[in-house]
Amino acid sequence: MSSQPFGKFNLDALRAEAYRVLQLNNRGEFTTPSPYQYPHQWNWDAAFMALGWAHFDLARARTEIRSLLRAQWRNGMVPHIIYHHGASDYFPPPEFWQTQNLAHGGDVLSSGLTQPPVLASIVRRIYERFSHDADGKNFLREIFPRILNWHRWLHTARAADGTGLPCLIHPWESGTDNSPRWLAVLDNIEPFDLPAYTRRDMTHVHPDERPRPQDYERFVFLIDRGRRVGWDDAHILREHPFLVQDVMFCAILHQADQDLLFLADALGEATNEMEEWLETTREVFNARFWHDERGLYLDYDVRAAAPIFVNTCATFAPLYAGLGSRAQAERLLQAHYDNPREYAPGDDSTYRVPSTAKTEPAYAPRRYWCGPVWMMTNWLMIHGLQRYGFHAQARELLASSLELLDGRGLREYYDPHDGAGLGGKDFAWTAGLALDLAEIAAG
Ligand code: 9WN
Repeated sequence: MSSQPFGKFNLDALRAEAYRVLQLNNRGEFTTPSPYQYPHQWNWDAAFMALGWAHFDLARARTEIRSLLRAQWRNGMVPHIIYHHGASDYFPPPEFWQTQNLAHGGDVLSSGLTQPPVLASIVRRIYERFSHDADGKNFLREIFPRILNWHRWLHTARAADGTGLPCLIHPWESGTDNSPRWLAVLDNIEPFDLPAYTRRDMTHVHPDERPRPQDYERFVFLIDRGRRVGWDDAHILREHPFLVQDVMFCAILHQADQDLLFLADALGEATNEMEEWLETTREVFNARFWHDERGLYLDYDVRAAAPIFVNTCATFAPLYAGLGSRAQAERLLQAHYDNPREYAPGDDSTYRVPSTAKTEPAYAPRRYWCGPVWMMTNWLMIHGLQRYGFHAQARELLASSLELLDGRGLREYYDPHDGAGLGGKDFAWTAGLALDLAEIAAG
């Protein structure tokens, strides 16, 4: 991508700010997403931070990945929160999950959930960009079996039907916790026997930007259901009240399977398992998620055996993984991405890309995942647009993202109307992504 349209941005200053934020959040063996709001290690955040660290310090990037994988469970799951330093003022604390002493659990305190598996894709990016040498290969050899086990667990232990598409058991597994696509499903769940708990997520962020009480109650209820059955996958697939297939999670996994296959090739490892996953996903993905009448990819409620009719930016994720046809990609762009009533700038918004379509009743430009712009979804979309040859749109989205990063600080998310920086401050995965976006802009 030519750097010329990005001349107005001070990319060097952005890089320096990203480095400052990574250092501020550096806890030695892991990086916190933000100094106050999130004081532990998070799964997909760690991957994006490792990408950021790789720009300055490859050894530190590897430490981030090693400490994430050290928390892997014996069944293959890589957990979503890892409490390397024990409890803090974050809720839920480690003991709330009741994951200690599980035969299939891990040796580091963790949550009982996972998160989108971007790791293989980030590892490939770091390998190709920064460490294509013998040392790089040794590191790959060390971590490859662990990532392979994680993908295997997702495609088997978490696959409820013959599709090999993993099911999510909690909105937090999607990484888009409070997205209206999950709230519609949660509405049908009536929590009972709720354990006592105190929310802590509104100490540093305004309650209007955080999940509503009734939704948070259901988040806690689902954790309680999981811990009551000892986080047993078979049990959960049979009975858990929340069981969904997430179009974005599955697209991220499909891209990660492609990247894992690349890494296997580089190491001279067998690739047949990955080839099977890739083929099966290609066969089932569109039948499961594409809704031709609406021209949208929609998530799937496995319990209700029905699509979830909520229009969010997850609909564009299949382009990142190359899962849509040319015709589907064009339709997604014309009818939705470039439609000012839904996602494009218009009278009521300026910045791309709102996390929820502006036409959705639950759209709220400042509430967590209900409308704000997030850098990781923009990052996925930039790669998706490039993959399909929509270079002008990719440049425009990159410029819109840099405008926020450059002007509003490295925040957790941004208001698509006025660009206000929201949520956590000095956000480390935003920093990691800013470094990658700055590199794309520099060409
Ligand atoms: C729960 C850390 C995480 C991100 C998620 C984001 C948010 C946690 C929370 O913060 O989730 O896991 O407390 O809301 O939704 O994507 O990984 O940055």
